[in-house]
Amino acid sequence: MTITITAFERSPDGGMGLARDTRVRWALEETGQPYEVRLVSPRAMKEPAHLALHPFGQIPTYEEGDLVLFETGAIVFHIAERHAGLLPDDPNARARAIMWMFAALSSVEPPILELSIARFQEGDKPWTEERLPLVKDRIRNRLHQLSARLGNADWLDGAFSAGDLMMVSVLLRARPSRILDEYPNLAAYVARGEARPAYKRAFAAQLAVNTAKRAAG
Ligand code: GTB
Repeated sequence: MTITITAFERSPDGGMGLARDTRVRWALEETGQPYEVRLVSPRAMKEPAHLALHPFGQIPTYEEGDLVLFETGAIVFHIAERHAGLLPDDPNARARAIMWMFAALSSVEPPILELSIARFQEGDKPWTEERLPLVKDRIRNRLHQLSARLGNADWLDGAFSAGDLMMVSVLLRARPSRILDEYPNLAAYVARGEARPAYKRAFAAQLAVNTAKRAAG
């Protein structure tokens, strides 16, 4: 069955891989699943046809036959459950890999997103100067804890899993602020994720879209 995902027609990051379709592409690449991409404009995202797929009018979505999914956590989990390569067979190791996916999305991503919001959506507010250090310290607090847990290991719990895929994807958004570099083992962990051939293919595919759009003007 054909898998179709949606992505930004033009990603605001110009194809740096920070938009959330990259993590879905990565999961599909890790598990060897071919997929198609439908590009969506900001206007189309808020129109009924797209809202029928995604109630919040966002990307990415995932379509496979009758199945329509939104939320990258659910999409990556679905891919990992259906296809070998992202979840261990041992039930306890599998439960821990799923735990790390949730940890990435509900404990690590929120403070990182808060910084984007503080900078790009609230940057002109008079209280921003005062707020930014607090927001950055909340990221540092979480990364400090994660760094301590990862230690010298390559991945969070044994072999690379969907938990690492999600955690690396989330941490990538902390790189532009340079906060990630304050934790060398986390920076190296992210680099290990980026070095995976499946990640490189996912990154190249989303970059190609954005490069083509830019060239078209
Ligand atoms: N919780 C949802 C999920 O994980 O799927 C969040 C989905 C989401 O935030 N989608 C964003 C979106 O559609 C794109 S990825 N935004 C449009 C809208 O809400 O109207 C978020 C994103 C946007 C821009 C950058 N960037 O420029 O670097 C990075 C990530």
